[in-house]
Amino acid sequence: MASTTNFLIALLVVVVMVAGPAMASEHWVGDDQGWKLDFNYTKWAATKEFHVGDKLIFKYKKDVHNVIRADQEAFQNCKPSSDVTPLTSGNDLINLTSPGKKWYICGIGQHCVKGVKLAINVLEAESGSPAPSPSGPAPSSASWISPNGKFVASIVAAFAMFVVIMS
Ligand SMILES: *[C@@H]1O[C@H](CO)[C@@H](O)[C@H](O)[C@H]1NC(C)=O
Ligand SMILES: *[C@@H]1O[C@H](CO)[C@@H](O)[C@H](O)[C@H]1NC(C)=O
Ligand SMILES: [Cu+2]
Repeated sequence: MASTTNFLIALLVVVVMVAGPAMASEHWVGDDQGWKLDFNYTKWAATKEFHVGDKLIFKYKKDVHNVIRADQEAFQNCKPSSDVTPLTSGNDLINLTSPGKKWYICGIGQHCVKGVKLAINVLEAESGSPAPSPSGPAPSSASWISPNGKFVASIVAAFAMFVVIMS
């Protein structure tokens, strides 16, 4: 029966979309609050899961804050090593390319001491999503499915429903 065939095709399309490569996430540090004073980034990070292939985005008013990659000691002491160049654009993107603990602090004034510091634990890439190699090109699947993968999946699902209903 034609309608059954159409339904199966539609179902297959939806399943492929949903079960396809896991999407890399973009994490806006501090969500809509951004990178600022009077925010608990420990608490924020505890609600998130970070994977290799994800991106961190630090949003802040340029020249008011900055972002410095730190090690554990610099994070705890708020004393970044002098050979690290701070990120200063106000819209800084960091690719999480390897698993493990990562630390970031603000290098302006006493901001780090006051809590403008972030420690995260980066997990392996989600299964099905190949870890992007730092030197190679981004995996082609990730570039079209992310960051609007969910949107694309919804469109396909809606189209599939339409096909089923019309058949
Ligand atoms: C931030 O939140 C964590 C976990 O909820 C808590 O342990 C810590 O004391 C908080 N830090 C500050 C400065 O409030
Ligand atoms: C992060 O990765 C993207 C590809 O996913 C690349 O275009 C971009 O230049 C990288 N940015 C940094 C700061 O490494
Ligand atoms: Cu700051």
